[in-house]
Amino acid sequence: MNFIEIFKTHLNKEIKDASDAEIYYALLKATKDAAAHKARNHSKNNKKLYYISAEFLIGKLLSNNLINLGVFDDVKDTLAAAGKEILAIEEIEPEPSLGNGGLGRLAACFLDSMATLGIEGDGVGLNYHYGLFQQVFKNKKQLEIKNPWIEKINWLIPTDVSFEVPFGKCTVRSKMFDIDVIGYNSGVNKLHLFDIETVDESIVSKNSIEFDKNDVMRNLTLFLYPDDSDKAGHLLRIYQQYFMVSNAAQLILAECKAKGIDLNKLDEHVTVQINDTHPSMVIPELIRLLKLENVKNPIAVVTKTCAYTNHTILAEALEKWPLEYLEEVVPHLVLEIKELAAIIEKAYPKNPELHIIDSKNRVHMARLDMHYGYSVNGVAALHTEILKKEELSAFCDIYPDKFNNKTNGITFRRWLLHANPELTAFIDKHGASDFREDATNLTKLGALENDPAALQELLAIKQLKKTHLKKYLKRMANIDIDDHSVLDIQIKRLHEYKRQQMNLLYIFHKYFEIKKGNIPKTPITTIFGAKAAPAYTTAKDIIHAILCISDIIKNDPEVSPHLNVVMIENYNVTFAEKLIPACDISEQISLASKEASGTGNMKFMLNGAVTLGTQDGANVEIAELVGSKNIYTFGKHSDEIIDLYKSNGYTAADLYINDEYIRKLVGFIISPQMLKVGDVPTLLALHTEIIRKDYFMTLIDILDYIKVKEQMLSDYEDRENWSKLMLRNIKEAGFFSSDRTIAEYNEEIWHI
Ligand code: 26Q
Repeated sequence: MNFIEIFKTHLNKEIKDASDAEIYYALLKATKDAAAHKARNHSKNNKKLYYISAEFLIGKLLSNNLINLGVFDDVKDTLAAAGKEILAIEEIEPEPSLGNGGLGRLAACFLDSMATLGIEGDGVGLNYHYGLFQQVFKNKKQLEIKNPWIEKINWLIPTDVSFEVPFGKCTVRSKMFDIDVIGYNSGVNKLHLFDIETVDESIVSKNSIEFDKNDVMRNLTLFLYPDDSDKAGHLLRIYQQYFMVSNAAQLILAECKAKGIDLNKLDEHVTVQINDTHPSMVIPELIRLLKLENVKNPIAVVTKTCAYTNHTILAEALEKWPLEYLEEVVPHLVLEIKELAAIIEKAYPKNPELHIIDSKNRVHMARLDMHYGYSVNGVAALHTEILKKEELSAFCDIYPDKFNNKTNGITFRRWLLHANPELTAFIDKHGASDFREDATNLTKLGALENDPAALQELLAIKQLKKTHLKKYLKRMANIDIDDHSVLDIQIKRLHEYKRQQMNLLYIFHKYFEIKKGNIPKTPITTIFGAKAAPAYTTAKDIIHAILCISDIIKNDPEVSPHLNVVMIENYNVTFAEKLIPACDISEQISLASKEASGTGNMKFMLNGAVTLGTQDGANVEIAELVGSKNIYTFGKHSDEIIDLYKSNGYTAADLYINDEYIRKLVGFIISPQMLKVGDVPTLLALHTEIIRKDYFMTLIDILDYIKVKEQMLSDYEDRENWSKLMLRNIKEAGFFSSDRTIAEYNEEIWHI
């Protein structure tokens, strides 16, 4: 039976008589059937990769699976013939809530690329029932509520795999669920998500994320990143992390044993990629388990098995667990950690910066990875250089060969074929359809630079995607946008280093200009999408200020025809897929040195948006590829910023006092207009924060940002020239295919 026949069997009625939901569930079942009949990827050298991650931000699965199975067009046409639209079917699917931001989305892109390249590699994580919170806005503030995403009929496949996970106070039994990862015209891998049977959704109070943090048997797999502002929250995070890695380690050893592998040679058959430090306890756990298996040199074996990816230089994001917390949750693991720490202290008695356990008895998880893993990688060229020269230089000195760079990438299946079929058709029509095999073939589009008709087509596609977005936002969020405006978009986790607050100050500037009569030639729509961590007050204050100015502008008939500020509620992968193809200006404005890579920047350029960015993360590589005429960069460079941190040389108040315009911009946060629509203490707090602290130096770049953004908006008016910028960005985006990234991981780290 072919796919359509299987689908019809599941549907069991005429397509025209079925509801969209019935069609969705029948397609889901048919897809699961098809995946079950496809071969698993199998490596020739009997080696397998395990990608352990706290987050897998996989997005909706139906359409991507249909694309990768090669049946999407068939399904779409079959439905259309019966008067049904695939887009409407897609909207039935809830988006899995298993991630937060870039790190989780990267893991999802990597799974897609591994499956596509035929690399035998599975993901391992947790099956959070409520995942990351759902964001709602009330009185212009973020509220968090639970996000139930697992429906009765869903993508999870229950398995018989189950392990005992020992904690200090109890032992719990796990249950493994799988999600098929279907490669594009290729075999299948698995995403393994562990859960416990005693988890109890009913302990979460209605419309909130409140629950008893001490009731671990019931709460263990409820939430991703539960609030850790108190000790119970910290302990719960350790419970989750250990539960994840103990299951991973037991799964790995069970699979090896089933294959008859000699565990003394584990490293020849397994690589464990540790995604940031959340899974770092897998190292002592594997060592502990190998000891139980009488492996001769377990520490040496594990050190050749594990590889670590760093995603941040922010000190506060590098995990350090108090030893006493670990002792309470996982005392048996502390024995292993102490042994590993003692070896380092003996070897480097005079270098406390290398020690795993510091003088305050905190366990530095990244240090564990660097000593007891064989590879340490950053996620963009600049980021890796900064790690080597600054943050991790002591480790680079002793392990220079461990350090390497793997510039991030994105899967073109989701971010081009699925999100932008119109642009895909354009690429095919103009002779670069072989980008599917090698994404750098997109450079063939360079020939279109002098083809005015093709450039017009490109502009028409952008216009079409804006109109699609307009309809989508109206339908899903009751938001109105002008589809003939310039679309300026900043979508990413809310964090001060990403500087949404600088964009806010720009909006104040534009508001003043319009009030003065300087009307933009084309109206501007600025769109934000961002969740703030529930305990991150300043981030929430920034959201409040954005919602306030949005309201002020909407209700000002002098300004609203020319400027519209939108903040999307509960921004997620699905919104990103609609926003990115419609975007003109891609905001990548982090403080130089702070954004490890960014991956949104890559998705935007691939879809013909032009970057407005600092020389940070992968923006640097984008700029090198497209050339300085095809990107708008501004702001201080990373070396200057790093020096300023070292010398304590930045004082926001000086800039505030000495520059009249900066004073006016920042002052507007507590203007009568803002205070009238907003919450006074919140706005006062944000105002004070920016003047007194501004830890991520908003004010150092604001004037340059305004200047360059004005230039960009003025250049937008020359449509033909702008279409060339679009083309030059699209044609250079091939480097950022995650197929390239994964091929590099495999050639240089995994060897599968
Ligand atoms: C750490 C300690 C305590 C609580 C939470 C955390 C925590 C949680 C999430 C630390 C980090 C994260 C997520 C980080 C993340 O998403 N990093 C992004 O990774 C992307 C993929 O490499 C990069 O492109 C981004 O630049 C980086 O910010």
